[in-house]
Amino acid sequence: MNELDALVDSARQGFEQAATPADLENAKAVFLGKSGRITELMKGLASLSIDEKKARGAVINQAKQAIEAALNARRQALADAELDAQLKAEALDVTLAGRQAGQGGLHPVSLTLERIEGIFGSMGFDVAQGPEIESDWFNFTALNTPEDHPARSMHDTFYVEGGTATAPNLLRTHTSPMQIRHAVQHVNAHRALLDAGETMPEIRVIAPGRTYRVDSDATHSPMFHQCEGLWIGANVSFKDLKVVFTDFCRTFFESDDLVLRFRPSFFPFTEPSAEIDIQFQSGPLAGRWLEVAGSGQVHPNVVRNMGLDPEKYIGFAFGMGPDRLTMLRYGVNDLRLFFDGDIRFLSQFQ
Ligand code: 2NL
Repeated sequence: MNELDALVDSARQGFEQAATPADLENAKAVFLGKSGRITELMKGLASLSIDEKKARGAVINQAKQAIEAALNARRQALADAELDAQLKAEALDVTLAGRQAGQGGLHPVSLTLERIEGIFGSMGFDVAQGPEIESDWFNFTALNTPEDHPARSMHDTFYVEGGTATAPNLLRTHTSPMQIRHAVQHVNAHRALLDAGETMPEIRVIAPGRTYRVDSDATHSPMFHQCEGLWIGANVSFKDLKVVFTDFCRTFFESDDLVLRFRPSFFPFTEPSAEIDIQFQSGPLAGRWLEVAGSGQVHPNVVRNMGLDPEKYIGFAFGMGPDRLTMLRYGVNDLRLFFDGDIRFLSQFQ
């Protein structure tokens, strides 16, 4: 190997060994700097003849270009390596699992409402939902509630703006107004059948939702839930009420030997009326009679307010409290826990 090839080789090696750009610049100075090896060789040309200068100069130049090429290649390699290292250091693994968002879930009373809807749905009941701000007509008058009934007093009912001076709008005190709305719609939809003297399809509906009364203690909340049921047809009897409600309670509480008791009572919208009590045969509540619903045969005046002839149509209705059903099912003893929004309580039902 001649002297210049050896020089190029040693430059390549020197550059290769430079681990940083600064090292590389130092290595460059050794070969291409002001007093570097190539520069020294160039200075040596001065003492040669013209022809020798040409020949020797060309060879030195080739060596110089080879060294410069090696230098640039190494510069590029170091820059690439630095970029590579930086990319690795700042890399973001987008495939990494993120922090999990809280899972959320249904409120225990919502779980109960879904259960109620599922059970009655399987018995052919529709679900009717509607306004929480009601008129005096749908909440009281259509339901055969007299003008002087205590439920109409300011002590029991939240009155709101709107309506008339003698019959102001209110926050519904039960969901029965929604059943009247549903019944009227049903009757209107089958007006032609009725006008022709034929029998319309039965009304079978439940109305779940929020209701309001001026009341607040461990067992009463000013906002509470209600679910009412209504079944009207040409031939619907109290026996049907007993069958439907017994089946509902046994399914809801998952207890086939649950016993029901229909205790005579009074409501303006039903006649006769009955309070429904249940008794568990086992478990922590066994043996006690627990009131779960009000019920009765729909009053003729109410049937008439649905747009039906009470001589031809008859049926039953019931009303229950999903909040209380939830307390019984899960053994909760303070109603207010449901509405405080404490996640430690609520998350136990998921
Ligand atoms: C109770 C009492 C009851 C009804 C609700 C009703 C609805 C229509 C017509 C007739 Cl549209 N009645 N609902 C009937 C009897 C009792 O609820 O103590 N609920 C917790």
